[in-house]
Amino acid sequence: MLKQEIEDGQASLADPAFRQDVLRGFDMRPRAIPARWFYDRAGSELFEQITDLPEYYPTRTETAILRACAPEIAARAGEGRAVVEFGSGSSTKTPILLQAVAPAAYVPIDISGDFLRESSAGLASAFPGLDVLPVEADFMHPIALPMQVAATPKLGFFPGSTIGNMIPHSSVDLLRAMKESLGEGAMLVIGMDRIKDAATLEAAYDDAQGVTAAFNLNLLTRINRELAGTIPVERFRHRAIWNDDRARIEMHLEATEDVAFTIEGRPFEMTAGETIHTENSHKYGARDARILLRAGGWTPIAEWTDPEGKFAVILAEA
Ligand code: AVJ
Repeated sequence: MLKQEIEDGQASLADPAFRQDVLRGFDMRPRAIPARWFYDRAGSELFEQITDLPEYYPTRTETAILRACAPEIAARAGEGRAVVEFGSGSSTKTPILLQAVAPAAYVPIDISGDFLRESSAGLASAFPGLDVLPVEADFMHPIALPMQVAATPKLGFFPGSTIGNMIPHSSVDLLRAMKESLGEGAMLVIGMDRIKDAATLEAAYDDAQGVTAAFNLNLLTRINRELAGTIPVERFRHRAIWNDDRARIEMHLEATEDVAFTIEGRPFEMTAGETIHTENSHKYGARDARILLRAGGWTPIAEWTDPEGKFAVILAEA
């Protein structure tokens, strides 16, 4: 690799896992790229904007539920647990739980060291005296937690309906990995978005201001920047559809005309109307959520929803 390329921030930016997922994803039929690659700087900022949109109800609904149920979670969890968050905890939800539970330690787990360091520093200053022990790891696999909390019972925290990004098979694997990571006597607080009418769901993923469209299309911009791509981004459009059979919102990027482009020198073609599948966001009925937890080795013990039943926060024990 040329020194100049590294200094330009071109070649050095390419994550080998991103390259592999993109090149394989473009070879698949239907084409598909995992949703985790949305979250570069710009993508993370666009997601923050999504959470404030009038159509995107999940974040504000879950936050309100947590405000209401945090004292009861704290009472059921008892004193002296370590809170282990799957994800870096940059949201406003984390302080709500930490405030109520007053844990012995807080362990945020994230695959991105940058986000982890930023949010850990923020929480450490907001909660002086709290032991913040960040772990940079992929929580899809069982994780060895810091030795300081080896003997401490854990309260896992997995908000945001992030589990919805996974197909059922993978969600069960993840829940089992979490149970193994958290160990003996663990509890888990998990947020899951509920099944509701298709119009509400589709609007939440295709807002009037076009922020979700920009979020989806940013994936192509990221490919162009980090993988030397020549994708004509303006010849793609955002699609969000409710797949009732699979109980999920699907996001796709659809070519509006025939396109030809290269990624790291490799040629690709798409015809008008062809799509790249970029995200699944599964939704769960009340019973679906409980069955999923049980399949993953957890016993649901309490759950809370908003008055309209749009979103659920569930407490489970190992
Ligand atoms: C962060 C995965 C929970 O599925 O609702 C929001 C991501 N995608 N709008 C979701 C997302 C489009 C979000 N999760």
